[in-house]
Amino acid sequence: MNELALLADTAGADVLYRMTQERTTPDGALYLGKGKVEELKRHVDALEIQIAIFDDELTPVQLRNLEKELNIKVLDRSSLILDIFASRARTREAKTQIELAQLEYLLPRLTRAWTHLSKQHGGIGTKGPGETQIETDRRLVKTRISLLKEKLVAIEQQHATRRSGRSDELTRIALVGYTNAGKSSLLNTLAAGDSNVFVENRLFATLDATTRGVEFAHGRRALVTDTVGFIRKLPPKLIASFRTTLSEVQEADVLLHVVDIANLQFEEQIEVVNGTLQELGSHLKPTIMVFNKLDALDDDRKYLLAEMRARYPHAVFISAQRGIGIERLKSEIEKVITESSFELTVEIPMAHYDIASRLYELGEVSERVFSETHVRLRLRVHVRNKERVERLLAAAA
Ligand SMILES: Nc1nc2c(ncn2[C@@H]2O[C@H](COP(=O)(O)OP(=O)(O)OP(=O)(O)O)[C@@H](O)[C@H]2O)c(=O)[nH]1
Ligand SMILES: [Mg+2]
Repeated sequence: MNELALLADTAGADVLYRMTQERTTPDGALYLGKGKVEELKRHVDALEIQIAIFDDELTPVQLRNLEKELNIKVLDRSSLILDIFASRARTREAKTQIELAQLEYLLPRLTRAWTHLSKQHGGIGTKGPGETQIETDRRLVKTRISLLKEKLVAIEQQHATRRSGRSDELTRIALVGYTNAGKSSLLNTLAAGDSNVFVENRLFATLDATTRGVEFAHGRRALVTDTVGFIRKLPPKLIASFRTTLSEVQEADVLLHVVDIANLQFEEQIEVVNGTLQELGSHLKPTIMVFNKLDALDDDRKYLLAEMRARYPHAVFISAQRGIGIERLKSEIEKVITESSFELTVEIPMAHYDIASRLYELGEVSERVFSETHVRLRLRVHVRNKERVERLLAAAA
C-alpha cells in the first residue's frame, strides 16, 4: 500500500484515505464486498475524494460497477502505472511504446460507459489516448494498434543499425532493478563527468535507455546502460511494448542488479526483478548483485549485509549517492569481464592487414608490433565475439 501511495503521488494525486479488506477472493462484480463498498462510499463523500485507486488489475465489469457505485473515477494499478509512463514519456520511442500499451489495455474495456465520466474530473487517468477516442469504434483502436506496432518495428530497425555502428569491442553492462533502487544515480556516479541522468525520489524516473562509457583500471572501458525500472504486477502489456527499450538488457554481457537495501521490501523486490528478467530471457546472464543505499540502512538491519554476502558471493555494497563502495564494484565488474573474455596473441601477414584492422573492432588491443612481413597483436576478446574472431583468423591463415 505504501508503494501504491508512492505511485499515486508520482501521478500527482494526494492520498486522503486508505482501505484494505481481507477476503479469500475478490468479489466478481465489485472487487470489494458490498458492505465495504458502502463504507468506502461514505469516506468518498465525507472527504470529497475524486479518484479511487485499487492495487490490482480490475476486470472491466468491476471497474464499471465501482464507478457506478462510488460515482467517482476508478483506476486500477495497471492504469495508474500506464498513466505515469504516459506522462513521463519523452522520446518518440517511449511515447510509441506507452501508447501501444495503453490502447491494448483499453481495448477490452471499450464497452464501458466512459461518457458518464465527464471531462471535468481531469487529472490523472485521463492523459491517455483513450478518453478522446472512447466513442470511436474498436476498429479504429485496432488500426492504431497495428500502426504503432509497425512504427516500433521501424524504430527497432533504426536501433539495430545504430548498434551495429557502435563499438563491438567494449563490454556492455546493463543496470537493472526495481524502480527507485538508484540505477540512474549509480550510472551518474560511474560515469562521473558526463552529463547527468535524471534522478528523482519518485517511481519510473527513467523510461528510456541511456548509455555512457565508463573507465576501469588498466585503461579498460565498458558501456553502461541505464534502463526502465521494474515493479511488482507490472502490466504484461507494458513489458511487451517496452521490448525495444528492454532489448538493451537482453543484449548486455553483464547485468548489475541494483537493490535498495534500505527498503523493507527489498527481498520481495529482488524476486520481482528476477521474475521480470526471466520473462525477458535474461536471467542466466552473468549478474552482480549491487546493494545500494548502504548509507540509509538502519543499524538494527546491518545484519543483512552478512546475510546477503553469504547468499550472493559477488555481492557489492555501495552508496551511489555518497560514492561509497564504487571502487570495489568496479573491480568486481572487471573480474566478471575478465571471466567472460579471453586473451590471445596473433600474427597477421601484412598482406592481410585489413583483417588486423577488423580485429581492432572485435577486441581490445593491448600490444601491436610490426615486423617486415607481419603484424603481431595481443588482444582481449569477449566470448560473444569468439566465433567472428576465429573466422577472421582462418581467413588470414
Ligand atoms: N540514501 C540514498 N539515497 C539514494 C542512493 N542512491 C540513490 N538514492 C536516491 O534514491 C532515489 C531514486 O534514485 P534513482 O537513481 O532515480 O533510481 P532509479 O533506480 O533510477 O529509479 P527509476 O528510474 O525510477 O526506476 C533518488 O531520490 C536518489 O537520490 C544512495 O546511495 N543513498
Ligand atoms: Mg532511473
